[in-house]
Amino acid sequence: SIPLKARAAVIASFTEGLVLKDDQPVLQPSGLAPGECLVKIDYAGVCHSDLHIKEGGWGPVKFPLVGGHEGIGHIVAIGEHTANSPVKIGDRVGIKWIAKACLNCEMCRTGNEACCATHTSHGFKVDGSFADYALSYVDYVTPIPEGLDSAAATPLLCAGVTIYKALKEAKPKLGQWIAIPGAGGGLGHLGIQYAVAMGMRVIAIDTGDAKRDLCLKLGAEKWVDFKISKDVIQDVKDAADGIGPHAAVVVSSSPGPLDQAVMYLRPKGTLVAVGLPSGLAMLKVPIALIVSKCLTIVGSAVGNRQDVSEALAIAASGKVACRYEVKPFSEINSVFADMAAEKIAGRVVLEL
Ligand code: 8ID
Ligand code: ZN
Repeated sequence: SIPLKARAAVIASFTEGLVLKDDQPVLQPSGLAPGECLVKIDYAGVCHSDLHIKEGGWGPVKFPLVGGHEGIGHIVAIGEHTANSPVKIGDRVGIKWIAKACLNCEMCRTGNEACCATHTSHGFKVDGSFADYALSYVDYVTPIPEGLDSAAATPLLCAGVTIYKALKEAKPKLGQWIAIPGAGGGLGHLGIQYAVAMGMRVIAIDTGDAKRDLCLKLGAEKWVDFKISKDVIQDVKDAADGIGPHAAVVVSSSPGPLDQAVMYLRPKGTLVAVGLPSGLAMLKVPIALIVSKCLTIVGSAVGNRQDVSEALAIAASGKVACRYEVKPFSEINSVFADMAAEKIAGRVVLEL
């Protein structure tokens, strides 16, 4: 039976911590519209985007907003008169950033759901996964393959699919060098593994012993500590034959590493921008360098339903495994504080 009230962590303002409620109203099955479903959440991952949103870095949101866009649980209800549902009650499914897209515009038809002008996102435009029960949509929840542990698979719903899709945008080729600034974080540590699985050689850029050890263990061949290095640009060039990597996928949440990548990339190199600094950070690079080095600069936002299915399948095959720590839901605010202090190597997954 579905309770009338349950727990949720809500953003009630940009100046205080998340408010833990135990009397959040739960939508009842009779209140679900066709196509909607109710998911009982077991695990929710904490992404750096949640922190940006919570601090107001991405602009206004509705208050109170239930945060979170990485979640795994089971479907407990589906709206009456839902036609052709690809999922059924009892199915194990994931909640991801894209809550819903129109499926009919040019962007959706070409597999670019993240660019659909009317798409909504969990934990930002609509309520998300930091709750016992989350409202989602039968066409958008992600079936989780058998054999993947729920906690371990949770971060793949945002961090995993996003970095996997971004690596595809880098046009990976066997044996080529790729730099990953932010390699020790949630997206980055998965990126090392997907990149190695794609045959690339990884230069991990981040800071601190814990992140260095993690990155090297996961298959990065080179390590540059951006806080210790006296010249990150030169060190990254040196790590890749003295002429720089063929690609860089930037997943750090600060703006500087994008500019650095333009400087250290090999001619004909590809820069994929993924990490989102708060506010209106700008790319500040010499245009002449972009032109003369013939660089490609690409932005990449999450991924479509096929990307997430591929990212999960690769993990299910054993080639990629999230490094995560499970913490009780009640510790959500201290997890946000650790993330702000750049203390989290890998990901933290909250247990509901
Ligand atoms: O669809 C998208 N484009 C998308 C999806 C999901 C997340 C974008 N993101 C964005 C987030 O909003 C955030 O800005 O990607 C960024 C990384 O998210 P995350 O992996 O969840 O964050 P994290 O675990 O905190 O890792 C960030 C790492 O960057 C390092 C930090 O030490 C941390 O390990 N870092 C920083 I901050 N500055 C750096 C620098 N100058 C740096 N690493 C290298 N050089
Ligand atoms: Zn995310």
